[in-house]
Amino acid sequence: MYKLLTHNDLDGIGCGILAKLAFGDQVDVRYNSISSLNREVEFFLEKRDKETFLFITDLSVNEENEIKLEEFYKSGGKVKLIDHHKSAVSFNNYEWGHVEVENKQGKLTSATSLYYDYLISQQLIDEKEVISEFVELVRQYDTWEWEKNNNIVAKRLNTLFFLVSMDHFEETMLLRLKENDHFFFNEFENKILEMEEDSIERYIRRKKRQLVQTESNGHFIGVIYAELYHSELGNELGKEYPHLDYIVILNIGSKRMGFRTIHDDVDVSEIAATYGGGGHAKASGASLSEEAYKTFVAGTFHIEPLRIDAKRNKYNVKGSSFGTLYQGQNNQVFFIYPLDDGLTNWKIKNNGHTKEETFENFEEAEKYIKRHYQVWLEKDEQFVQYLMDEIKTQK
Ligand SMILES: [Mn+2]
Repeated sequence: MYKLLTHNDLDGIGCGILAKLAFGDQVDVRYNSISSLNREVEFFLEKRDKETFLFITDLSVNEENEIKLEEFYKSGGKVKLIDHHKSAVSFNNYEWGHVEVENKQGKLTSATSLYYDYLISQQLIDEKEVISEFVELVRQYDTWEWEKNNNIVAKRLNTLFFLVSMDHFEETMLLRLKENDHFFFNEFENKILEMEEDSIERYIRRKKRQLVQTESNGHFIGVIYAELYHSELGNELGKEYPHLDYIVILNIGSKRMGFRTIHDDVDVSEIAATYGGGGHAKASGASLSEEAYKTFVAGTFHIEPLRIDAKRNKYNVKGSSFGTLYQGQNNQVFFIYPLDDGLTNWKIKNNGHTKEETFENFEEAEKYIKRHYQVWLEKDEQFVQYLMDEIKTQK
């Protein structure tokens, strides 16, 4: 017999589907949150069942279970933990641990891709094109490579996963992988996916107007409340507000928080670790502790949300040699303009007063006022009015 304890996200269920393809009714699969995993592991270890091979994928156990699993293994128990989270690499110190963030070709891994490679290497599953395609979709979604590659099918696989129940998803995918040579969505799935994508887009558009900015430990942070679509939301908010180091997504109902960043120089697995959580460099999570509650919930309650930049401007555009106009809270006006034609020295004028600092490029100047004054790009109308007023005062 086999038992698989895995994560309850797409990458976790990908492992469940592979286990069922490999072992059929010889495997018992359980989908877990990070916290329920440790209870399941304890429960398994209490039975001292040395006949059943225990797999743990896409999650890692707490210290207590880590020690118990090592004892179990040393006394002849069968266990393998397979993960790709950076925060879990120390499990490689155990013979039963296999943690790989990147494979030998330098490609980011996912639990599903690692588990597939493992099952193939142990001759427990036959490599088949449709399965390899499915595994690659899961990997690209989980690592966000889908976005770079514009792999909409990978993104859609995750959207479908959230639309239907876990049992239904597992059953449908199992059948599809068993009976076909290539992966596809059927007509009905394509239709509901389109509707769902429209709905997510509208949701994110609303959320962009609810983000508040705060500062903590030298980082500039965006704070948002959301129960769903954390990946999409983290990514879209990050792109809308690139001056923020990372986004905190609070789920008050589950007392959890997610951290997302679009920046290569910010590692949110380190941020999560300071709150007792973990994850990847670009996406991580932790429980909402008392301390985090004070910083992100109580501390931001009275802050006005950020305003989005005016879209579709023709004249007031970023980096223009004529200058770019912003508005901040309390009717403050900011004007970024270059000192020279070479566009290598940029100045900021705030309510008619030029600031001391000089910036090497437009982006640095913009980041400065976005961070410190929470400004937004003005509409063309105000820009034209501003320039006209400037000319008047110069006369
Ligand atoms: Mn994963």
